[in-house]
Parts: sequence; structure tokens; C-alpha cells
Amino acid sequence: MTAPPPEAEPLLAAISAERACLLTGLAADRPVVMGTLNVTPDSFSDGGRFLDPGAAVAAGEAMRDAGADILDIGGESTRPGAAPVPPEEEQRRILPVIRALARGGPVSVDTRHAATMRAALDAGAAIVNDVSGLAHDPDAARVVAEARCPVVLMHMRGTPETMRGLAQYRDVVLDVAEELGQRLDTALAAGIARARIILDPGIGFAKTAEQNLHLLARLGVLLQHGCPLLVGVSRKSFIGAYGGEADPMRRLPGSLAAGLAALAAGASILRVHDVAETVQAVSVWRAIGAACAMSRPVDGSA
Ligand code: PMM
Repeated sequence: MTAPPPEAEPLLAAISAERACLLTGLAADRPVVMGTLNVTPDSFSDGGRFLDPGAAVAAGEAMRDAGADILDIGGESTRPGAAPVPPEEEQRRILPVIRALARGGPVSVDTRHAATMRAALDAGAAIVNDVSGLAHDPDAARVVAEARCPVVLMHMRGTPETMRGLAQYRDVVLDVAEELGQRLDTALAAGIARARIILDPGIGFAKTAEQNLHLLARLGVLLQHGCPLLVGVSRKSFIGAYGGEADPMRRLPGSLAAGLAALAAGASILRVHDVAETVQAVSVWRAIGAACAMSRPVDGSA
């Protein structure tokens, strides 16, 4: 094999670097499963099911029992065309749920609003997940920098209301890598340490179904930024498109297939609705990977 050119060495080092543990107690040596809890009336995947705080907390506890490493709690639907929710209403929905669930393990808050980030961190959230990559609210980067917490910078264009019309790319993978690099540079300039930053290609956000496939197939390109990757494919519309299933609640098989493909391509964290099923799929996938890595066939021959 020919040696890589010297100018490629920093890139290769960033791609192959050992990733530090993001948060005390979170695994660094296996994929992390993030359970999704939308405390909204209108999310495409689970809207209305967890609007009652008691139901949301019970669902979160069940996800944790099923093996979720993190619970991601949001109060604003980001489905295509969704109208914005005022931060006060968002906080009214999620703060009691965060307060209850943060006692039992790591919670992330899925929000674009700095005031909600601050209130959620005060209520016990340990991670900020911002689908706008800290671009929506001018105070968001400062809140995260001051809190010194891990943050997910997701790629999207426009807002949930406008993103459908913004899916024009020269090369979707290279353009998303470049635009995420800009969000990363802005976060670093605001004083957020690279070791606390997670990047996310934003599957389904200003992307067509086919563009989502290309992002998953060449996900490893995003590792050039030296940050772990989070991917959310669970129940999304491209699963419906390629799996032939109109009902989001019946997209589990396609979601598992896409999630495992994302892990194989370099993701470290999967954001999912079906925690028990994902944990089982990931366990089997890892066991096969470990067997592949063993040099000797199991029967001892050859
Ligand atoms: N997807 C949704 C909401 N938040 N956050 C991140 N980081 N990545 C995602 O892919 C993502 C997200 C929309 O899906 P949902 O309505 O099922 O939560």
C-alpha cells in the first residue's frame, strides 16, 4: 500500500483519533444510544403521545430501562413546515420532564433557543442538542460555552418552515461537511472546546430522500472535523420512501437498517425512538464485528 501524502496526515489523524468520553458515565468504546422524547402535540414520529408530563417521564424511564444512554427531550416540533414554538411554551412543556428524568441519568435538551438551553441546564440537562447548529439564536453559543457542556451541532438550512425548498447542493456530502465546518469554527471561536462538540449531518433537514442516502453512505467524510458523529434516522420519511411504508410508526425495520449503516460508516451516537430494538440490533452487529476482527476461524481449522 502506498503511504498517504504528508498533507493528508492531519486529516487522517482527525479521522482515526481515539474519541474521549463526552460525559462521565457515557461509553467511549461502543455506540451510544440516545432515546428521543418529543413533548409536543405535532412531531411526525411521536407527536401528542408525551404531551402529558407524567406520560413523558414514564416513557423516558422505560427507554432508560431498555438501555438508552441519553434521553433527548424537546418541546418544539422540527418537522418540515412546522411553525416555531415560543421559548416560554417550549419550557413549560419540557422543564418538568427534564427535572424528573435528569435525576436518573444523562438528559439532553433539543432546542434552538438560548433561554431554553439555560433553563434546561439549570433543571439538570447535561447536553445541548441544537438542530440549527447554534445558528438560530445569537446567545446560544455563549450559553453553551459558559455551561462547558457537550453540544450537538446539527446541519440544516433555513428553518423547519423553509428548509424543504433549500435542498440544492453541488455535492451534498462535501457541502454538508463544509457548512458543518463553518458551524464548528463559530462554536470554537465562541469558546466551546472541540472535545465537547458532536456533529450531525441532519438527516431529513433540507435534504431529499436520495441526498439522505448519500450522506449515510459517505458519512465518514464528516469525521475530518475530528468530532464524534450523531445520526438521527429513526422513522424519518426517507425510510418510508425506500422502505415503502407511509406510517412512521411502522418504520422500525428500515430505521434499524439505516442506523446500523450509519454506525458502520462512522457514527458514534444514534438518536432513536425504539430503544430496546436498537440496543439489540447494535449488540448483535458489534458481536459480528468482534468475530470478524478475530483472525482465527471458530472451528480452529486453516
Ligand atoms: N431529528 C429530529 C429532531 N431533532 N436532533 C438531532 N441532533 N438530529 C436529528 O436527526 C434530529 C434532531 C426530528 O425527528 P423527531 O421529530 O423524530 O424528533
